Formats: sequence, structure tokens, C-alpha cells
Amino acid sequence: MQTFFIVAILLLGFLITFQIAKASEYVSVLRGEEKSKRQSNRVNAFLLLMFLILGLIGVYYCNVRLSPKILHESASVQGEKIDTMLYITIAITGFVFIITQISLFWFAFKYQASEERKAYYYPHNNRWEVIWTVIPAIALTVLVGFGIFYWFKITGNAPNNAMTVEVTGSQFQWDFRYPGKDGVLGKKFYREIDPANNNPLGQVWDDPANYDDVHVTKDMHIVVNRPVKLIIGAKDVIHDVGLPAFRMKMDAVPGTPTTMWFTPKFTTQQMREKTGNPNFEYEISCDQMCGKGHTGMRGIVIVETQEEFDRWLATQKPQYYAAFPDKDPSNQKKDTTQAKPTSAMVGSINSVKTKQ
Ligand SMILES: [Cu+2]
Repeated sequence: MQTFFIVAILLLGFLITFQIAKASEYVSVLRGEEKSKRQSNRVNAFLLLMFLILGLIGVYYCNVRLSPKILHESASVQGEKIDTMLYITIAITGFVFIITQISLFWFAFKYQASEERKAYYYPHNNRWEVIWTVIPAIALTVLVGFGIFYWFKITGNAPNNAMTVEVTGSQFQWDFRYPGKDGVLGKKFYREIDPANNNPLGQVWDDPANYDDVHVTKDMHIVVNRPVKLIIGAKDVIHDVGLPAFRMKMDAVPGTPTTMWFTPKFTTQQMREKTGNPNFEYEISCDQMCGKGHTGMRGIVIVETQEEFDRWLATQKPQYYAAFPDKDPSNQKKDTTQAKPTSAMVGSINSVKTKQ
């Protein structure tokens, strides 16, 4: 039944179009073909000119209206270069856009069909072809060249004083790992991933470098004016570390670590003062459509001073102690000073026993 209606509607649509075309043909015959042609030429030329004027006013209006909504000044040193590149690209393409669009629609209006002149047949000019091929090619090469230069910089070796944070994406959250006092991230192996036993990242516990690695979720702490190198990975599908305030972005690919580094310029606190927004937070978003909960993959980047960072890190326990509580020195201390078990505790111990 549905198919029948679709076919019927299509047939009707075809019939109506055909009838309209036929009717307008009769009208032009009655009016005199030349006259109606001239009239429709004039109308079309005028509409094209209107389209240009209204379109350009629209472009200007959107620009004025939406410019307060664009991102504030880059919050990273490297982001400044990326902004400059973006502005140069917009300036060049904007200039070309304005010139070509005005020429296109103005010519269509000015040189509309007329009895007073005949179109000049001008099929080919080598010199012009070379000019309009070579100039854009040079402009694009320069733009792409700068892009590649900064790309290699950001993805290349970080300065020696850089701190390291490992970022792991999964459906649907971000995990962050800090190397601890030794400055080395312990080895990982995907088969070791075992969230039930406090090993969500698959840290290899035989590697001593893992003993002091700190694992946190949701918030990533980094230090102002100190380069930070992100080592990025994923556990399931491709995610993407998006840091718009810093103008940084990098895919998180399962099995293939990616890296990027940048230097934050302002602490979260400074940014709150700068933006006048007391609730400002640096956001880490997932910039890759990674599944149903993609939009909820929001993390917070806290940029703070070195002292604040050290204080925060000192409050974090290495993941190793979560996986092996008996190795935790604070637990061992507790054991020696522990009071006699209360009756409630004995009850719970017994219930655990009976469960087994
Ligand atoms: Cu994602």
C-alpha cells in the first residue's frame, strides 16, 4: 500500500511539473517569446544581485552576532601559533571569497543577455590558467607547510622539564595516570586490564615502575607554565582528546599510543578572572563519535601552580596500593595499632565466611 502511494505521488508530481512547463510555454507563445525571455533574464539578474547583497549582509551579521561566542584567547603557548595560522587562513580565504563572489554575481547582472551585444567566444588562455593555478598552489603550500611544521613540533619531543600524563579513553570516560616520583610510567599490557581487581588500565604489577603510578579519573591536574606531554591511548574504540581552550586535539587509538605536548599559560583561577566567569573550567571533550555516551565523555583539566599540584599529588595513593592493600604502608601501620574487632565487625567477617 505504501509503495502504491509513493508511486502515485511521484506520478502526480511528474504530471504537475509537465503541465506547468506546458502552460508556461503557451504563455510565452501568447506574449511573444522574445519579450518573455528578456523579462525573465532581467528578473533572474536582479535576483542574483539581491542574493549577493543579502548574502554578504548575512555573513557580516552572523560574524557580529556570533563573534562573542568564539573561544577566548589561547590558554597554551603553542595554541597562539595555531590561532595565528587560523587567522591567516581565514584572511586569505575571506579575501578570495569576497572578490570571487562579488565578481560572480556582478558579472551575471551586468552581462545578462541583451540584444545589444553578442557573447564573445573566449575558450582558452594559457597565461591566465597558469596564474590562477600557481598562485593558489603557492598560497596553499605555504599554509600547509606552516601546519606541518607546528604539527611536528607539537607531536615531537617535549622539552626536558615537561611533565608526563597518560590519558586513556574508553566508553565513556577518561583515565589519567601520573608516573609518580620515579618519573616513569610503568608497563601496561591489555590482558592485565582487570577493573574488578583495581587494575582498569592493565598495569603490569611485575614492573617496579608501576608501584608509584597514580591513577585518577574525571579531573586531569597540570601545572601552569610547565610543558605537559600527553601519552594518549584507548581501551575500546577510537576516541579523541579535545582540549579546545589550549587549541589541542589528538586521536586516542587502541593499541597505538599517540602523543602531544603543550604549555598551559593560565591557571584555572586566572582564567576565571580573565573570563569573568567564576565557574570556568578547562574542558577535555571526546572529539570522536565513539558511541552512545560520546557526549558524556567530559573531563575537567585543572591548571594550577607547581605547589598546588604537588600538594594534590601527595594526597593521591598509587594504584598499586588499591590493587594490593596489604602493601600500603598506611594500612600496615593501622594493622599494628588496630583495636580489637568490634562485634559488628566479627558479624560481618562471619557473614563473609558463610558466603564462601
Ligand atoms: Cu570517546
